Amino acid sequence: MARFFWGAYDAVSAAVVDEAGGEGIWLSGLCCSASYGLPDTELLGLGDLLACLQNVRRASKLPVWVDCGTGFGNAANFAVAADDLRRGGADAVCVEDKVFPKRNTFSQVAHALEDVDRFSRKIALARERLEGTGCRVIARTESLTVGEPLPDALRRASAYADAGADALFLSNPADSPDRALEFLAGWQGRLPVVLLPTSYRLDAATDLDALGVSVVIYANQLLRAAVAAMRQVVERFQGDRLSVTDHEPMISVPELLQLTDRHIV
Ligand code: SPV
Ligand code: MG
Repeated sequence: MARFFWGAYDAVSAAVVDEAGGEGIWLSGLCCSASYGLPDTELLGLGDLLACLQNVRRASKLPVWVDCGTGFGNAANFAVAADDLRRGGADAVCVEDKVFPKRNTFSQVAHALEDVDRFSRKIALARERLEGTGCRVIARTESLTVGEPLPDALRRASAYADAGADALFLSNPADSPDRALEFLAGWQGRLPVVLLPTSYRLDAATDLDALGVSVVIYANQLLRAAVAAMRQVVERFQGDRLSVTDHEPMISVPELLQLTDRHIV
C-alpha cells in the first residue's frame, strides 16, 4: 500500500506530521536550506543536515528519508555521509543524478545530469557501506527534469537498480503526471517508485499500488503553508498594530506548549 510522506525541516514541522498520524518524513534539502537562510544549491553542509535530522528525530520516530542532494561529492564521500546520516537516525538516504552544485528541480535554469556510471558507483558504494543496517539507498533521477526522452530515464533507472538502489525516485516538475505515468508503464515495477506530485496532481482514481508506487512525497507543502500563514498573521497585525487577540490562522499558546511538551521530547 503506497505511503504518503511529508517534507519536514525542523522539530516543529516533524511534530506536526507525527501528531497528524503521518506515515513518514522527507528531510527536505530545499526546506532545511531555507530554514538556514540558504538557497537550495548544496551550501547546506553535512553537519547542518545532521543537525536538522537530530531535531526531526527529537520530535518523531516515523521513518525519515534524508535528501542528500548529489551526495556531498564523489562516491566515497556519499558513502561516508550516508553512514553518518544512518547513525543519526536516517531510514533512507536519497541521492540525485545531477552534477554538484545542483540547483532545485523547479529552478528555471539549465540542469546538468551526472554521468550514469559515475552515479551508479555512488549508489553501489553507499549500498555496500549500509549493508545490514536497514538503511535504504534511494536513487533519484532528474532525467525528465532536463527534458530527456523516456528511454533515457528508463536506462538510468535500470543502471541504478543494477547498482543496488532500493527504490527509484522520479522527479517530474511538470503540470501533468503523464510522463511519470508513462515511465511507470515502461518500468514495470522493477524497483518501488517514489513520486513527488509538487506541480502535478495525481487523480484520485490512479491505482498507485498497481503502478508500483511505494511512496508519494509532499516535499515542501508544509513550509509553504507555514509561510503563507505567517504572512497572513503579520499582515493582520500590521493592520491592527495593538491587537493582542489570536488571529487566524494561529494555534494558541497552550497548543504550542502541548506540541513541544508532547511531541518534542
Ligand atoms: C527537496 O525537498 O529538497 C526536494 C524536492 O528535493 S523538490 O524541491 O520538490 O525537488
Ligand atoms: Mg532537494
